[in-house]
This record gives sequence, C-alpha cells and structure tokens, in this order.
Amino acid sequence: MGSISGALAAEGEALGVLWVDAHMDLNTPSSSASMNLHGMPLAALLKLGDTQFSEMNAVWSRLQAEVVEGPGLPPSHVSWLGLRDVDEGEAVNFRTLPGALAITMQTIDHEGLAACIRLLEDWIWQTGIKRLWISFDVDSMDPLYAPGTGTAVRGGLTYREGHYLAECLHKTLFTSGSFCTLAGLDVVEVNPLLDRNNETARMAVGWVESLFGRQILREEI
Ligand SMILES: [Mn+2]
Repeated sequence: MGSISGALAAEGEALGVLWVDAHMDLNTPSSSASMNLHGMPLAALLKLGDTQFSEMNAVWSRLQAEVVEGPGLPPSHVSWLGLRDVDEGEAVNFRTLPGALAITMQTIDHEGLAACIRLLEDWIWQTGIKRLWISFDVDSMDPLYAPGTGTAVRGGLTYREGHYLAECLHKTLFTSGSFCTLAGLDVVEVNPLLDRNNETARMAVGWVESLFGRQILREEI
C-alpha cells in the first residue's frame, strides 16, 4: 500500500496500477470473511467505503486517511490480470469501479494471453496512463511454478505465459517513445518457509529479469 501511495503522490493522474494476482485484494472489512488485511490493499488505496460495521468503519477510514492522501487511486486507473479466486464481496465492490479492467484466467483461456495483453495496452492508452505501477504477486503463477506462497490457487499462469507477459510489458514500457513507462514494481507473497528448493524466489527473480529486458533467445544463442 505504501509504495503505491507514494507513487500516487508523486505521479498523480498519470499513475495506473496493474495487479498481477490470483486475487483482487479488493475486500473491505465488511466484505471480508477472513478480515485479513492482505485482502484489502486495493480497497484501501481506492478509498472504498464500508457500511456494515460502525466500529470498524472508524478504523478503516483512519487507515485510508493515513495511507493515502486526497481522494485515492482513481477507479479507472486500476487493472488486474490472472484473477481466479475472487470473493463475492470483491465482485460487488468491483462493479462500483467504472473503467477498471479485470482480466481473469477465464478470459486468458478464452482469448489467449496475447489478446489479453493487447486489451491491457489499449486500456492503458485510452485511460491516459503514463506511468504504470506493477504489483506482481507470485500466486498469479500456477503453484507448479510458485509453490512458496501462502494462498496458492490452482489454474494460474504457466511459466511460459508469465515470462511472455513480462517480455510484452518490457516492450510496452521500455521502448523509446513508449506512451507509458514503468513507475515501480512490487514483487509480493514469496514465502521461503513454504518454498521448494527456492523455486518460487528464483521464478520471481527471473520474471523481474524478463520485465527489465532479458530475452532468452538473445542471451543464449
Ligand atoms: Mn494473491
């Protein structure tokens, strides 16, 4: 939350967010079954209201006020990719966000990842986002490739899909004359205690390398 809040203070309306995650992280205290704050960062950054618990409301409002200055992240500047474990309350919250873009695994299966990335790029262009913050949750990847994480969900991105996404994002964000550049990156939810031979951490490092321009063919031939 803090990193995106800082970026928002620095970049203002130019900032957009790409949340690569199995989860929306869009719960408010009253929509969350677990009350786990890990499921609420985007709701806090978007300053989503909460109506159910009056006692909790004060804490939620205070958290939002302390984390983000002003009106918060504009709803139309938030996108997700890789969703496959969305709570009912999060889906309800999502419907209150005009212009936000949610790319689920179902869409990726149906349209193909390349078409989904074009959709994302069109959204960035049309929304006028000039600086993109990427939050890469390793649970966006299938647990086969990222077992070391607390809330793994089957049916995620394959190793190849993950790298293809990173390579395409590199092209979009780092080519000279790009309409949008990278504002910052969070890599989250690697848990070494749950990992298998450090596979998840290594996958995450490899993903970041691809985002910053490592190309397998150019490197190895
Ligand atoms: Mn997640």
